[in-house]
Amino acid sequence: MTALATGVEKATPRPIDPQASPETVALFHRLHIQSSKGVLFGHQDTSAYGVGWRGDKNRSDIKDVSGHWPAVYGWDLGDIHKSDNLDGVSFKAMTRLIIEADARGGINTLSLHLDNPVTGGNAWDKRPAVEKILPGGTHHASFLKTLDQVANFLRTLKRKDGKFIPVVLRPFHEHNQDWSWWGTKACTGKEFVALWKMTIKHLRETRGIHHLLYAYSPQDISTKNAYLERYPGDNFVDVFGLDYYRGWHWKEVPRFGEALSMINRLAGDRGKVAALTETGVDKVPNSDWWTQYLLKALKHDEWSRKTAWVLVWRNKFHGHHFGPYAGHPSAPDFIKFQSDPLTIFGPNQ
Ligand code: BMA
Repeated sequence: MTALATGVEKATPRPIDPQASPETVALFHRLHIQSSKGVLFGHQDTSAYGVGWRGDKNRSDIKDVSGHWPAVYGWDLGDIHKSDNLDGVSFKAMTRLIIEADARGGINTLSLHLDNPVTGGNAWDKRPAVEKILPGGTHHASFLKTLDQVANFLRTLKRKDGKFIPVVLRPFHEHNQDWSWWGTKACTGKEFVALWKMTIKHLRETRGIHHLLYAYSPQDISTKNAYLERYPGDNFVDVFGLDYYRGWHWKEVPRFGEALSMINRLAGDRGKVAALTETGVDKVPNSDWWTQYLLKALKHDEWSRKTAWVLVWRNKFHGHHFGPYAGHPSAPDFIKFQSDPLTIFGPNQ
């Protein structure tokens, strides 16, 4: 027997931007629908460079190892005022690689390691800046110019039909840590929330950017209270992200899984999508990390399984990489991870 509709079923969730483009609404729905079907695999800068190469056409270490593209592509707009980003990817190339990823059915997500807007130091310069860039502050106008540069870049992301490519913007990530100028050492919770809201308002209302989903992504926590500290509110977040770098010891796996379960329960209650927006272990020292750590955490319970995507950080060189590369000891285990019914990759071309 089918239960009678009660009339209180949740309406299809919408992105926070009331004017989100149809493509952005479609991306949000796609993430919702597929989150109950499997976890998309993602990798930072995957088609720009890898271990031992840079700028090769149609290449990714993930594809070298597994034969398939990732399904999610991470990029970073740090050094947006220059021609290359902070990791040496030219913004011109980034636009092209994002367009190619989109054409393959991939999802693009952008983080922002922006320079300290007051001192001119890099993102890791913790000297206080946020209070000075909020409205009325000495550096407000100049920070808005940086956001304009972000907006200009976002406007280069177009499909062949002229429509903007919807992307996930993940500003001011890991804000519960103390390494950045937007972190806990450098600003108050109130200032952080004001910065978040001002950024969205500027991009959306002043610059008319409507092809974004916004991801919030604190780091290495597993409780609801810790997660919601400095949370800007349901009207300002689409994706409940989490950066998690503690999953390197088997004893940590249950807590890792619990963290994923927690963000999915919270997201489910609020019509949002949950994602493991950054993870990995530098140099992947455990050769079975993919199936015995990451996959186990994703399979912790029925909630953790709903994680929409998992993104591992960049493959810079042998001494700094979070994905596998051809010949790496974890490559065979990565192929097992890829073959698991829970994981979803992109096409093989
Ligand atoms: C860090 C490292 C740095 C890099 C930064 C931004 O985790 O990978 O080398 O510059 O991310 O991508």
